[in-house]
Amino acid sequence: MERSAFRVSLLINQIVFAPWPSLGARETPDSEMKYKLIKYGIQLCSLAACTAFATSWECEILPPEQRIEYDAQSGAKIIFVTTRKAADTNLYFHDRCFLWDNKMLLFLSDRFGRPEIMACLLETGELVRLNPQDEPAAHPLASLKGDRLYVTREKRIYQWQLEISTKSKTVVKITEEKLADIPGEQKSGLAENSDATLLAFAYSIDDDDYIDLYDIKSAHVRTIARLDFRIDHLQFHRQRPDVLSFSRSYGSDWAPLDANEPRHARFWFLSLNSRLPVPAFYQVPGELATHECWWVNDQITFIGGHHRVGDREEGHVKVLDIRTGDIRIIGAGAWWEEGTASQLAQVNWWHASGSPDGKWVAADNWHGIIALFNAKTTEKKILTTGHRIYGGGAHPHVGWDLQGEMVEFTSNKLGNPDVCIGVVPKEW
Ligand SMILES: [Ca+2]
Repeated sequence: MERSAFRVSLLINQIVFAPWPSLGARETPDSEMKYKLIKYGIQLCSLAACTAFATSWECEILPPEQRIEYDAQSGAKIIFVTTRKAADTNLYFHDRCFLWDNKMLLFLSDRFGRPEIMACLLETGELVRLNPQDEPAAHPLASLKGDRLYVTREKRIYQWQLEISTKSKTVVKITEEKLADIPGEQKSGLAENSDATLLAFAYSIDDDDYIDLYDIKSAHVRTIARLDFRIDHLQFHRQRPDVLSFSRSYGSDWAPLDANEPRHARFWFLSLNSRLPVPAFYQVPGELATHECWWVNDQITFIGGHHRVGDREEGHVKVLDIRTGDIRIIGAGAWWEEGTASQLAQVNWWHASGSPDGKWVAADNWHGIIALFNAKTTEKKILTTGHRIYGGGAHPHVGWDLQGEMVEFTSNKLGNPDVCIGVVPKEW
């Protein structure tokens, strides 16, 4: 199958026009008892979730520890949200970490001797230890609606409803409600759709991977895909509530050079209407495709390239338009035969994500350079540098707030990982 506009535009037609198949029609071809038992278990779990008791607690508030710098070249305001000698890291670049009104920024920290979910209140700079004292939760995801987030703990999905007060004394209370069980080994993080009505989650049972949906209103869980290959990086389209994407895991983001090897398709789409997983495109031999992230106007940003020798790699920031199938470079990397791995990594890119207002695509690289590419002109603006040393340190995993005014990333500049906010200069 060739990569073509026809292939992908066929997908978008499926997304828009495909009828919702009846449950019977979907289940009939799958006669394996295991699958039915799994589904039965899910339905029981769903009913159990409806009657679960909510628990609540008041969070520990830590004083602000932030440090503000102005980047020497760009003049951009860089806020080190954390400065403690602990591994404080932002969420993965496509996982939403800001609450809907930018009141709070979620992050992870091992400062208490174990990985925990924490947050920074942007108004005061105070840090909040969100986790209760028992088993820490993981995979946090800020909801698009209201002061709430979703987490997982011991193969269960929970909602944390927040009550935040910063008037006289800062108080943060959490009410936890169990939403659903995860029937297998969890894969990827949680994903919330664009109208905040569904949560998607993925898991493995034996050799198969599954994608399930939790309906926020009805509390019902349904399985929408069963795949005979490993998946990761589950994400919802940012504007279409019924379109998911996920990545297929091959063990390498680079397609094999041997044209006789099975071809790779790193990212896949799944319409909730057709429930038919469709590859976005098949990589040509030796092609890199990784770190996809939904953006605006039916586009996905990703990192791609065609040159690699050992550790020497090319990585452009690319955009796939799923309406036309066109792929273009929006943030250019570079390749030259004499370049060392470190030299090449200086001018190539490794993660990227677009601003929600469609104006920018931010990118980071192995040297800790954070750049913004103008969506209209592709002009590169270096926001800040020096947040990682090639060969070591946490990756920046650059992401955005919900207004497109700030990027968030992890910096190693102070000697250990810290969560940073880079404010996009207004004059840009
Ligand atoms: Ca730190």
